[in-house]
Amino acid sequence: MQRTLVLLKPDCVQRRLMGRIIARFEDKGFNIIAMRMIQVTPELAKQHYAEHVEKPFYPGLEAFITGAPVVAMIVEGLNAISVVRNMLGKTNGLEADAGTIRGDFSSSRQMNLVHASDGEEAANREIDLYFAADQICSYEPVATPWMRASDE
Ligand code: FUP
Repeated sequence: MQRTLVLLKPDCVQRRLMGRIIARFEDKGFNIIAMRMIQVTPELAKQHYAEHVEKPFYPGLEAFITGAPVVAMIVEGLNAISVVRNMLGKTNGLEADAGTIRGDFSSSRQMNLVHASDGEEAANREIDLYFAADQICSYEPVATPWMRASDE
């Protein structure tokens, strides 16, 4: 079992796509075990995008990510980190495969609707950035026996 941090970015919220994107993760069989809407501050943006702060595109990225609320959630499931990344598609919506979230809904590199952690270390770090331990509600869905075999 893995946990990954997913953000529905400001473009997703403003374009009223939250429900359709959340449904993709539910349809896949993943558990959403934490969720909250927040206004990202410049300070949080710098922590979240620490690896990009010095890059030329960072000021525009910060203005975008702080420009409207985001929805942060923790998605849990088998191989959740890589499977969710694959569900998002390539960073640039124009390059993302059809069938991926970005491929289906985004025509932009910056406004690509969704963020997901790119590895285990990032997932742990990003989950801690957005959630306290008592905000995480782990549970066993009743449909699990009909989602996969018991030895998977
Ligand atoms: P991803 O892991 O797919 O979210 O992409 P990156 O970590 O490479 O980039 C983080 C965010 O920076 C992306 F969501 C889009 C944005 N970005 C730009 O706005 N301009 C660029 O030139 C590169 C990335």
